Amino acid sequence: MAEGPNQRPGERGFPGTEVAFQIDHQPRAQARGKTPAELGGGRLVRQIENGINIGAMHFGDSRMDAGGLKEHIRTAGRELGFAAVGFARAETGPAAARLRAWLAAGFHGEMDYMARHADLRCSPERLQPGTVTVISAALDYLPATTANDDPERAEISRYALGRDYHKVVRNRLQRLAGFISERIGPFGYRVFSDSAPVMEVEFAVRAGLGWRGKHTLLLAREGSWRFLGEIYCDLPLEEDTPPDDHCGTCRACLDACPTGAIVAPYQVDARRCISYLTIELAGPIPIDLRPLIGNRIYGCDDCQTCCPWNRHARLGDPAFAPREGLAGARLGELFAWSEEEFEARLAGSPIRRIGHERWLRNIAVAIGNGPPTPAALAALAARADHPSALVREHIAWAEEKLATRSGEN
Ligand code: B12
Ligand code: SF4
Ligand code: SF4
Repeated sequence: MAEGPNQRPGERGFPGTEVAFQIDHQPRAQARGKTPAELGGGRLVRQIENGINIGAMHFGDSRMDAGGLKEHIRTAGRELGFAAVGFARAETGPAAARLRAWLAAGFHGEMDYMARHADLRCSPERLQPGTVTVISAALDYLPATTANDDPERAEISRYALGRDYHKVVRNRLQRLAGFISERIGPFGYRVFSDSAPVMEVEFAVRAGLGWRGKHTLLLAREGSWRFLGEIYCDLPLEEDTPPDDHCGTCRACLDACPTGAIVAPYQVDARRCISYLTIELAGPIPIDLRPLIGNRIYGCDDCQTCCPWNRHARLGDPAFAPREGLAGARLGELFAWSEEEFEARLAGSPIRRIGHERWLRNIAVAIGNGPPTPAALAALAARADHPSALVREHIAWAEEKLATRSGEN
């Protein structure tokens, strides 16, 4: 899954508008009947240099006050539904060289934005001047669905069954930022969730939200079915401590990957990953990989369903409840959707982003990987004259596969 449009609704730009050394006595909070002590005590001092907000700290026992603020942010995060909130210094360290090695190996395939924005991804300060802290947050998404082994039914990645997480996570982070400014006054920040060149997993690890699983995703004792989002901000909050790695000798995700995309622990060759092939890739799916995709028409969950830490994962936020008719839908039914139906039924879903053409391309491959039933052949034949050459080529491939398989029976 990869970055969506970089929208910035309502965020404050970093260049501060305040005057030098603004002292905030937390008047709004007091107006609600809370004393400064209840709020962690102290006064916030905002340092302004040449009109730029270069940081903020508390008077008196600044460490205690900063800790108090952190706990307030965590509590507010939990109230907003986040499973975890943590704090990291806005530095990428050795991850920058690893990103460049990944790009040099060509593992990003056609995701040009990964190469184009590498410098910004490695430098929060360049992406958003003034950033000193990354507030990282995780939102659970596991929907209540069961595994689908029926080759005539579509397998859609769990993260995509409900509403588009980009908006959900960013809106909640915006509210969290609003909460912070209610407490301390205006501050410089910008929120993200898979919406800009940000090293999301790296910051989540540094912020203590979990460790990096060998599948490269963030993993915690509560599992990995979580979206990540961040607030880049100019508040110099103390960083949290990353937990130990608990993958141990396990390599279940490497063994479970249908296409061998996890080429080594902590290294995914995106060009082989079904998530890339069904979502990111615009052109034809490489022929040697098509049979390995099975009935997965959007994304893939195999490196997570096999993970022992996900056995007891809790259900996700209600915002991600599966929309009607998607989980376990029949391939033939989804393949028959017109472009208008596709747009209407998937409004507000992340799936809509791939467009009707890729949708049909993916389903054609899945039908070709299924049983050669009359219904499957009829579904393909009904679209054989589709205006897109891409779709027609995948239909022809599927028809050939079904014909071969029916000859074998
Ligand atoms: C590009 C991208 C993809 C690409 C490439 C995936 C990849 N692993 O790089 C594709 C399209 C394949 C993809 C697929 C998926 N993605 Co995606 N993706 C991203 C994106 C936009 C950037 C990731 C990135 O920077 N990759 C570049 C490489 C260099 O990074 P990396 O693999 O993480 O490599 C690091 C480590 O492996 C490390 N490393 C190398 N050697 C070693 C050795 C040791 C010992 C250690 C500790 C580390 C280490 O070095 C690298 C730099 O730190 C992020 C959002 C974001 N802005 O961060 C979402 C994101 C990572 N994706 C996400 C999800 C959910 C998925 C899917 C599960 C979706 C699905 N169900 O189909 C799959 C999972 C596939 C997988 N196993 O990774 C979530 C993950 C949430 C989580 N719990 O971690 C993210 C964070 C989006 C979000 N906001 O929630 N994705
Ligand atoms: S998402 Fe699927 S294809 Fe991609 S690395 Fe994980 S198991 Fe492999
Ligand atoms: S399957 Fe095993 S190796 Fe892979 S992330 Fe989970 S615990 Fe780590």
